Amino acid sequence: MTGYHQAMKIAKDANIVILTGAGISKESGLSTFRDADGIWATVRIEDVATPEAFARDPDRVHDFYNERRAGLLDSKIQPNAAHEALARLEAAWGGSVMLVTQNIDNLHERAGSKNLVHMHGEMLKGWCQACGLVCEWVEAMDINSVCPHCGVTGHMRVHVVWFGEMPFEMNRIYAALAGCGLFISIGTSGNVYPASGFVSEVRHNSSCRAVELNLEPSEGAQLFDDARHGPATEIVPGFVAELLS
Ligand code: BJW
Repeated sequence: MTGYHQAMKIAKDANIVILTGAGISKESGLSTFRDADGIWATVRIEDVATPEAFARDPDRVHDFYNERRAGLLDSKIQPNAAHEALARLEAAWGGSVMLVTQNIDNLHERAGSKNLVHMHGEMLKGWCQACGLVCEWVEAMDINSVCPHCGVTGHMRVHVVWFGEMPFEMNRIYAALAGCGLFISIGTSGNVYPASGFVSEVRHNSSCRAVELNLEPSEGAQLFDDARHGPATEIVPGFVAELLS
């Protein structure tokens, strides 16, 4: 573990916004995207994570998410010490804590986080393109899946945000970024917009500190005031303990 040693001067009632990415769930057994053993090393984005891919070959896209959904539902996949530390921070901190995750897994809520935004959607939800219903969905999905609300067949998709689509709750996220005194980015490579731009947003507020907690420096590492580099299950509980001390 390397990096940051200087104590942070953060008011105990400062509002905190935390951004998480795939790195926080890696030690729970879920793959990241851009690491050497990541998801994009085995499948092409253009084949599984764009609306065009879904229109061209829905079976392929359904299969990709069916496999990942089944993997997430395996009892071996559990929240880790980093997810749990963030839930502890939210419960104990004097100001507001908003957790914005790019992850489509459910490990933050299972760890106890409450003020949570899934900006790239949720793998355990389905979305009917005919009537707009968003509902829990734990079974495999295919082109014959029927919407439980409108009854239309063949218009169900997984409730995730693909490239070229607008992430969810952006107004709420930007409002929180504008009012925060501490921004923490955890386990994300900083390759995907708009999440990669959040650190630049908080730079508009001179009193906001920005900290990166990641295995290695991300794409935007120079924009942060401080960084700690190492596995999330070590550096996140350590940083949370410091904030709460
Ligand atoms: C650890 C660790 C451990 C590992 N401990 N750390 C040019 C052309 C076309 C489009 C664009 C373009 N330029 C920009 C765009 C926009 C595009 C984009 O950003 N493309 C770039 C790739 C160039 N973005 C979009 O299209 C987005 N929408 C959009 O921009 O709408 C317009 C708009 C929005 C807002 C305002 C105005 C306009 C939508 C993006 C959708 C992303 N979807 C995906 C897949 C869907 C969900 C799924 O299947 O899971 O979301 S892509 C994938 O990347 C996934 C992730 O959420 C996302 C981010 O990845 P993440 O989490 O950073 O993972 P990795 O693998 O990259 O990094 C992991 C990190 O963890 C690494 O740094 C490791 O070191 C670290 N690590 N082990 C700690 N143990």
